Amino acid sequence: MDIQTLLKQNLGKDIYDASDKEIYDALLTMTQEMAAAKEHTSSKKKLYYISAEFLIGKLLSNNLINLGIYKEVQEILKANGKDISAIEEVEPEPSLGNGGLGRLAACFLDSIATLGLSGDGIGLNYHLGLFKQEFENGLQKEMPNPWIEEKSWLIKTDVTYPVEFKGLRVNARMYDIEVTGYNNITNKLHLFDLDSVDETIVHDGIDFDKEDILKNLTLFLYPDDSDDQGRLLRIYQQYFMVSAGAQFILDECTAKGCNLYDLPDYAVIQINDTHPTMVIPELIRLLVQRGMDMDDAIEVVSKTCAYTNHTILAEALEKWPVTYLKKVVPQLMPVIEVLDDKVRRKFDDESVAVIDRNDTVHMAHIDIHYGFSVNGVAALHTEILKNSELNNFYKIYPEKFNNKTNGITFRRWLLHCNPLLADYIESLIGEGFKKDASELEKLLKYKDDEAVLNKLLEIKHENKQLLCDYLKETQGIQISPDTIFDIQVKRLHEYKRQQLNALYIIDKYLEIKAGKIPSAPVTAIFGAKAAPAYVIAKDIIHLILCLQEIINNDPQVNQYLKVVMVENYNVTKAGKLIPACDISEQISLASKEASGTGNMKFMLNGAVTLGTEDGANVEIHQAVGDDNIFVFGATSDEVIEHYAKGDYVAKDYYETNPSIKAAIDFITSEEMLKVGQKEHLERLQKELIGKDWFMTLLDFDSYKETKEKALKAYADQKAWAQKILVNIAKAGFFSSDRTIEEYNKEIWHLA
Ligand code: F58
Repeated sequence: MDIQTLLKQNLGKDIYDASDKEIYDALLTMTQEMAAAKEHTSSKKKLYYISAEFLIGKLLSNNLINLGIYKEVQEILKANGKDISAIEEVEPEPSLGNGGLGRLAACFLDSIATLGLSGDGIGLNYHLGLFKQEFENGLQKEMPNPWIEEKSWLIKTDVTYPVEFKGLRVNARMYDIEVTGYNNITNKLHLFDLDSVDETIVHDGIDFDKEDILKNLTLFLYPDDSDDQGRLLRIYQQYFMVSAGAQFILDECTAKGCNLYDLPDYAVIQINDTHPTMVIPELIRLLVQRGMDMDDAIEVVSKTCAYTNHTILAEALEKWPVTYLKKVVPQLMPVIEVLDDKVRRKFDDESVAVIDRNDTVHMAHIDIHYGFSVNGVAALHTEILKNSELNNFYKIYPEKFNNKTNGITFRRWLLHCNPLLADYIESLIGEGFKKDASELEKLLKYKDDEAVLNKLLEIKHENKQLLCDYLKETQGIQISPDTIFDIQVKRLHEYKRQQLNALYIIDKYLEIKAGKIPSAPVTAIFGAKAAPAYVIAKDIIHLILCLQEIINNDPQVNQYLKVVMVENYNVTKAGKLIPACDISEQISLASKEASGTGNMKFMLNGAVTLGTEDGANVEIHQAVGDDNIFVFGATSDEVIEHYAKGDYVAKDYYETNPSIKAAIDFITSEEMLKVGQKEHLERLQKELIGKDWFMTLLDFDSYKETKEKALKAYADQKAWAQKILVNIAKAGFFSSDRTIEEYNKEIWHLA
C-alpha cells in the first residue's frame, strides 16, 4: 500500500481535515508497523547495550528518514496543507538521558541497526526523565519532565521479571521501543518499569518521598543523591535494571539453545559506565541459582561482559558502601565478597581491590577484573586511563585495554537537523556519504570553488536565521544572524569551563565599556543543565543569566555583544543550535573531557572548533589540520603535572593578571548585584579565586588570544568558508557507524 493511503487509513479521515496531533499519532502507528516489519529474526549472538541513559530525542522524523520515507511524507503533508515541522513540534522529547553518555548510547543503537547487527538496548523507563529546566529569577529551577503520552513509542509487553530487594519483591515490566536502522533492520530498546510507580507523589518541583520505592522507583533519572535515601534509591534503580536485564538476557539465550556454559557465544554485554555494573554479580548469582559452580559462573560472565569508561573524574567513578548494598540487595554481597576475595588472593595491591579497607565497593574495579574488555572513548582518554588513572589495572591486564573513539549518527546530526546542508552535499558528491561517511572527503575538491564556498556561507546564514526565529518565538530573545554565533552547549560542569567563556564575556564587556570596539559582533550562546545538587554549577548558570540581562539591555554594548542562555537544552534544541554555529566552544581543561561528542556534531555542520587539546578535539585537530581549528591552553601532560605537584594557585593569577582580576571582581560588582543574587555570585567568586580546581585562570590569556584570532579570521569570509568545508569533509571518521564497526570487530564479534 502506498504511504498516502496508509496514512489516510490510520487517520480515518482526510489529511487535510486532520489536526497536527492526529497526524502525528497516525504517523507514529504507521511508522511502528513499518519498523516492526523489519524486525530482526535473532542471529545466534546478540549484543546487549546496558545503560542507565538512552537520550534518544524525538523519534518520528528519524524513523521516517531511516525507513526512507521522510521526503515522501513531507510532500504528501505539504500537498494537504500541512507542515512536517509543525507535526514534529507535537512530539514530546523522551527525557531519558543527561548528556554525552546517554546520547552516545542512542547514536550507537542507530548505527548498530544501520549496520544490520543484532543488538538491543537495556535501560529504565523514567516517567519524568532527568528534569525540565526553567529559569526563575536568574536561577535554574528543576521541574518534572513528563513525556509519556497515551500514544507513544513505548510498546507495553507482557514480559515481566521478579526483582528481589531486601524485604520487597517487585515485578519489572518490559516496554519496548523499536530502533530501526537506516535502510536496514529493526532492533529494540527494552526499558524496564514498575506498574505501581505514581507521578502524583512529586511536589514542589522535583521533590518526592525517596523511601516509597513502589511509587518512586522509575520516576527520575539520577535522583538527588546528596542524602542517604537518594543514594539508596539509585542502588534500587540500578539493581532493578540489571536484574530484569540479566533475566531477560538469560531467557533469550536459553530460548536459542544456549546451555549457559556457552553464554559468551550467545551474548555480549556492553556496560555503559558503572551504573549497570551490578549486572556482573547478578548474572553470576543467577547462574549459580540455575545450578552452575561459582567459579564456572564467574568465568562465563567474565567472558560475556565488556566495560566502557567515560570519565577520569574521581567523583564520577561510582563507589557504594557495603552497608548500602546490604540494605538494598543483600543477596549480591556474598558474590561481591567472592569477587573481592579472588582479587585479593591474586594481587597484593590495595588499589585494585573490589572492596576497599573502608568497606566500600568500587564498581569500576568489578568491571575491569570481571569483564574481558575495558575501553576509553577517545585516543587521549584511553592513553590517560592506561598511563595514569587506571595504570595499576593496565599493568595487570594490558590486553583488556582498548580505545574506541566516539562517534555520532549522521542520520540525526546531519540529514535530519540540517537538510539544507545535507541536500547540498548530495548535489555535489552524490548520496554515498549517507552510508559511507568517509565519502565526505570528496568535498575537498571544491576547496577553491567560489560558488561552493559561497553556497556554504549562504546555508550557514539561513540556519542562523532559522535559529533566530526559533529563539524569538520560544524565549522572546532577539539576535541577529549577521553576528558570529559562538556556541557552548553541554552539561554544566566546572571541568567543561563554561565559567572561562563567561569570564571572557565579562572581559569583552569591560573593553567595550572602555571604548574598545570589537572587530566583529558576537552572539555568545549557552545551553546547559546543572545537576540539582551541584551548587557551583548552578551559580555559573546564575552568572550567565545575569550577564545576559546586563549585556543585552545595554545599548552601548548589545550592538557588539549579546549573551543567550537557552532554557532546557535538550536533543531537540541541539538540532536547531548546531547547524547555526560558527564557533564551537570545546574548552574543557585538557585531560578532563573523555571525548566529547558535541564537538563532532558541530564540526559536521560546518562550525570551526575553538578548543583545548582534550578528548576527541585532539583527533579533530589531526583530521582538519592547524588551519581549520583554533587550539589553545595547557596540554594534558602539563595539567596532569600541575595536579601531581599541586602547584596551581588560582589566587596568583588573580593577583598578577589585571584582566583576570577585573573580570572576577566584576562578578560581585554593583551592576551585577543589581540583577543577581549576592549569595550565588560571592560563592562563585570565592571559588574561582580560592580553589578553581579546573584551572580556569591558567588558560585565560591563551583562550582570549586564540578567540580573538578566530573572530578576526571570520572576517575573511572566503577563508572561513574553506574552514567550514574542510571540517565537513573531514568529519567522516566521527560517524558512529565507524565506531560501531570497531566495537564489533574488536569486542563484540557479532556475525
Ligand atoms: C560523557 N560522560 C563524557 N557522563 O563526559 C564525554 O566526554 C563523552 O563524550 C561522553 O560521555 C560519551 O562517551 C557523561 O555524559 C554523565 O553524564 C555522568 C552521569 C552520571 C553522573 C555523572 C555524569
